[in-house]
Amino acid sequence: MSLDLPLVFSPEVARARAGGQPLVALESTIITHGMPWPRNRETARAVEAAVREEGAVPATIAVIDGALHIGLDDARLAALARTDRVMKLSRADLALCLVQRATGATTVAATMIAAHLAGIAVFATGGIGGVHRGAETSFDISADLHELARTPVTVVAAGAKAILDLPKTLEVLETLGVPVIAVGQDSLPAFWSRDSGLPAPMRLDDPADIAAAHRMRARLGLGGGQLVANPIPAQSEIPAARLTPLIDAAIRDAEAQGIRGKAVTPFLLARILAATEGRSLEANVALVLNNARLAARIAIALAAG
Ligand code: PSU
Ligand code: MN
Repeated sequence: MSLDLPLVFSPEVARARAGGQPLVALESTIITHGMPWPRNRETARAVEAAVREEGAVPATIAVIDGALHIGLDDARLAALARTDRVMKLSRADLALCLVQRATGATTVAATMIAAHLAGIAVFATGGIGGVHRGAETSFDISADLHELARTPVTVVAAGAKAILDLPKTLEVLETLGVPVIAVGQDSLPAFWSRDSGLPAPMRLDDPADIAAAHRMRARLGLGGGQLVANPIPAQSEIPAARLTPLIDAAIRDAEAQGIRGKAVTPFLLARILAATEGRSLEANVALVLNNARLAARIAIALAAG
């Protein structure tokens, strides 16, 4: 425990902090609500290995029995991945989960909060939450966007998930003052596909430049993070044209079944997994691994000063 917070560091993360080594935060909602067992556990381990291979230290974050864990050992990770009664924690839920001594997986928003508390500046995930289609009537806008506006963590994702309304998501990020930085291309990636057809607001191809921008934001006292939009590797992408009808059908099913709130994103991801006969899961695994590697390079550049 530290800082009067119920914060628990894994031995590996504690050593890295003490030695000033570069750290990369990893979320846990993708494990509990984004992928099925046992692929979720394998992927979580592979993502950690990818971070280590690049020369940084992974810190997977989750709340377990009322403690905020920064870095999970094998047993804790496996237990989390196997249970289906884990809470999905965003900014609103974190304190309650801790005081109730409950167990919950952290979304992008909650992982950013935890990473910042732990002094970790870089975080890798699959895709952030954003503005849902039909948000003009449902008002469904992920808390991830507001977190990016206020918590100074650089988040590496393959764009926002293609189930969302990407033009509206970009508009909200612009309103909130969040830099959206595409890597290696001029257009915004669309999670399972490389190209959303939308121009990205900014582009930086060198991890050192992304690290420099992170540092400059801190010096300016801007608060808030950066969204690094890293396209899925070409060999793993699913063409947008193939996905569009499947996404439309999944959204229609969600509406027909009255799926609301936190349940929407996991429902849509599971539907698309079934409709693509698992291809969406393979793509999701590939893009998270790719994001973990880039996040490690950014963390290394940040640590080098
Ligand atoms: N990226 C993935 N799979 C996921 C998520 C991200 O590849 O399941 C999770 C993240 O935790 C993200 C959440 O914060 O989906 C968004 O949920 P919502 O739309 O309810 O804010
Ligand atoms: Mn939502």
